[in-house]
Amino acid sequence: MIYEKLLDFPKDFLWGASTSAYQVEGAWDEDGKSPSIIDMYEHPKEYADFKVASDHYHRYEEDIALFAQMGLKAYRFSIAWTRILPQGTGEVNQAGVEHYRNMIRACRKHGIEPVVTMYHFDLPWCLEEKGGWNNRATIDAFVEYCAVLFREYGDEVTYWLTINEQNTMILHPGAIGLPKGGKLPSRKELYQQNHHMMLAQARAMKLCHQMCPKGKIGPALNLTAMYPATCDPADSIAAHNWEVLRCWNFADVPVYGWYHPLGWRYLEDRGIAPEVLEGDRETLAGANPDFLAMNYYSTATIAASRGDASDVAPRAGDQQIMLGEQGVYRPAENPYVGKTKYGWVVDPVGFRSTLRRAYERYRLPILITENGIGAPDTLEADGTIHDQYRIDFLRDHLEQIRLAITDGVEMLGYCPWAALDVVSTHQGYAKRYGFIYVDRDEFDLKELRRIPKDSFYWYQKVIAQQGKNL
Ligand code: BGP
Repeated sequence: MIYEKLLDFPKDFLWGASTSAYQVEGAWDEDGKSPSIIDMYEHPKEYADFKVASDHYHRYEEDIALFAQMGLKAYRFSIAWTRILPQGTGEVNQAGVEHYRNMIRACRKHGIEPVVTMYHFDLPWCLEEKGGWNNRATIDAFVEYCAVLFREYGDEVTYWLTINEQNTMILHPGAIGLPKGGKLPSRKELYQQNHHMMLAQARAMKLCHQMCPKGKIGPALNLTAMYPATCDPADSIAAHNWEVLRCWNFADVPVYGWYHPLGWRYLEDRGIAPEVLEGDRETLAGANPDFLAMNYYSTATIAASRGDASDVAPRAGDQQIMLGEQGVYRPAENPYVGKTKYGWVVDPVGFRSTLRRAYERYRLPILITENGIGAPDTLEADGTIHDQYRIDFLRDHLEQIRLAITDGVEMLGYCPWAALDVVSTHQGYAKRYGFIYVDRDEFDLKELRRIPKDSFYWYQKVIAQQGKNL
């Protein structure tokens, strides 16, 4: 659609940026925090671990002041369950509660809206030892944890995110590290875990509406539009298959209270549908999220399945690299899009498609909670970081948000990944995302100095001009 006039970004648009607790905080065993699965899982030895990360736990005041200098209107961060309830349930750790209260207040002091993710991959290890998300007791534990957050911060936080990228945890369980011994759960177990997370999420949303009358809550999924590799109708079916199984089967449940019809049929056909107990449907119904949070990095291009093992690519995948699934889809190349150094498709126009599709399906306002480009930034001898590739990436994606707004999509804000450099899930500090450079190497912590990159000054201007001159 070519418009006569583009709409502006809304006046109260949340110009923000994101992080997650385990990737940025460090202080992994301080002030009463217990280990999470992230602390206990195996990660590649050649990259930084999560023990110190960017030391945000100790430096959040300095960091939030820098965010304010950049002009941020929102900061999306996650709370570590293991700081609030070190035993997963039961006794509340006041030091953890105070820490996040201080962070929320530091945001407010600078006029920054805190956007709180309650769970970003870091299940308490003590709960994992009791079966983790296989165990229905973890549902109650999550709801208990959420109740503590709503009680403690309900007056000071408006935007809540339930679970970050549940679809990544189920479809790419190895993405967040490998359990000792390297054995991942079976698909049957994963979809049972998924069902339990869905129940936990629905209960958390209902509880939020009861306990925080001003609160707004939504799921945060990794969404990706799929293109058919050709106009062969069989490719189109395959692209739809995978778009449903990767995206909508996860987003339909919080919004509509049940799985996508095709998604559910697939689970039944493969013998991996979860056990549904009496009362589960009632629990899932009527959770009424207030918005949809979306992490968007790339699109995928999909060809028809050949129905044999050759559907699956013989290489390593991650949350953005589609590997294929026998009888469902085959990954295909797209000559019209770019790729990052790490093989992630760069597709700003696909962002607009994904936004349109998500809004069309759910008619909920959309908050972008991640989007960005990982790169090995270089700190120059004069202390500057010239990350023009990041500016290009973000500008191109913001242009598409503006088009999507003009298309009629209701947008709440944009919180790209990441506010400052964090430990990448797969590549430590070799792959950076931040507007602010954190001066450390994989193993040499140096002084962890904060240095604004070129993108920091660019984003500052974008925000000051309300995105008018991208
Ligand atoms: C998302 C996760 C983030 C972050 C990001 C970048 O899937 O929600 O936590 O890690 O991906 O991923 P990576 O660090 O692997 O490049």
